[in-house]
Amino acid sequence: MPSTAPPSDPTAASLNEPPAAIACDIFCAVIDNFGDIGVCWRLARQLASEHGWQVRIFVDDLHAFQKLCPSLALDRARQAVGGIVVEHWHTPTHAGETLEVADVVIEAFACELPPIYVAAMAQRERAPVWINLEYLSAEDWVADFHLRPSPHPRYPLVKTFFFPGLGPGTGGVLKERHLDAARAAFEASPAARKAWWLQTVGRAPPVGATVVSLFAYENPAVDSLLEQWRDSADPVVLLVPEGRICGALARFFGVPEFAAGAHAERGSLSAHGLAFTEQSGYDALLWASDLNFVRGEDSFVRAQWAARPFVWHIYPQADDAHLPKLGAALAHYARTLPADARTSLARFWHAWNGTGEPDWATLLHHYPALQRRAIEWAGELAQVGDLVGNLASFTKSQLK
Ligand code: TRH
Repeated sequence: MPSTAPPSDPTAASLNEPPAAIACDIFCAVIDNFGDIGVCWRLARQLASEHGWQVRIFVDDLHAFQKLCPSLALDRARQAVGGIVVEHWHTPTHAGETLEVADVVIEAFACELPPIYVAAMAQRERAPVWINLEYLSAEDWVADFHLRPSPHPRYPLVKTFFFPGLGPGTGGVLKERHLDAARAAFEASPAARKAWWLQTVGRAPPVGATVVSLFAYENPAVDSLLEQWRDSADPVVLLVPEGRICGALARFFGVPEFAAGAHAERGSLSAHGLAFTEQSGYDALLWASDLNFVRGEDSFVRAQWAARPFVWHIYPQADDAHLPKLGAALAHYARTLPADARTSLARFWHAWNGTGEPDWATLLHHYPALQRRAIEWAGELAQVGDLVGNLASFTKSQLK
């Protein structure tokens, strides 16, 4: 990947040549599931498509990546997908087929760059902008640590901590420029929604049904919830992408598995198993549903941009370290809800994360207030600025 050496005559260059694109390398180690690569792939695509950066992404698990990006070849060390170079990161010491250092280097989630690459960064005529992209947290301390520099102990390099967050002073969260317009177009088009239902489920939902999407880890609270949906006064249509929660559905319906294409009914509940879509297809599921169960990091963010009520299954950490993060997210998201709706939502989120019993009827009773707040919150969150825009402004200020 070319480095952007300063032109010998800057005046002539600015008059006659387009500015060289910023070269960016992203390093992503997949810990588990799809969130690490989900965030990095979305980031890569947005940097390339909206900011014109030349992006290369190093990923150590092409199988996880291929679930989100089916056109990816599993057997290629290096390939281009939609203008982005993908390197299979074989081992922690591997740094690509040829060692090239970009202008901007993003180390996702403290994955640790190959030592040989860091040494080459230090050799570069102009040191690259080195970003450690952290996990999202809504906690208050995040704004204090966002953009803190950390000098390297041996090399003349500085790593900057970039913290996504939900409040002012943080890096914000990922949001593509076209996203609101794409959602509005889907919502405004009965034909688009009908086509989505036919293609995804094979039929439209019954009139008056509450449509729920369910993307979650294994969760003991789901058994009680399935019973409540079965016994509810009004129909509930449940859309379940293939994955970790499906075993519970199979047990509930008494079938060997609940995979993509499965359909089952009990009382008021009808459930459909969905194929895992490519990443850009996931949003339509959120837009087609009245309420979304999401998890981890990236789907949690997408549910907020969908501007629909949602329930978050946070990624569980040792010693319940995730619980303050859950509380902090609720504090932002539920801030202006009437007290009874706020209590109902908080109880439900906590029940979905291990404390108490989920109460569907009470949650549904507050649905109009939750829907109003979901729209208001999407507007508030947008004020923080989108993560890629914030990251691009910071790096440009460093590259000047
Ligand atoms: O998969 P997740 O649980 O991911 C993670 C990882 O566990 C990670 O280690 C952890 O640190 C992080 O969460 C917090 O949840 P997440 O983040 O929502 O990622 C799922 C991705 O999968 C997201 O980009 C959306 C995408 N997706 C599709 O592309 N198609 C689908 O059909 C579905 C259901 C999801």
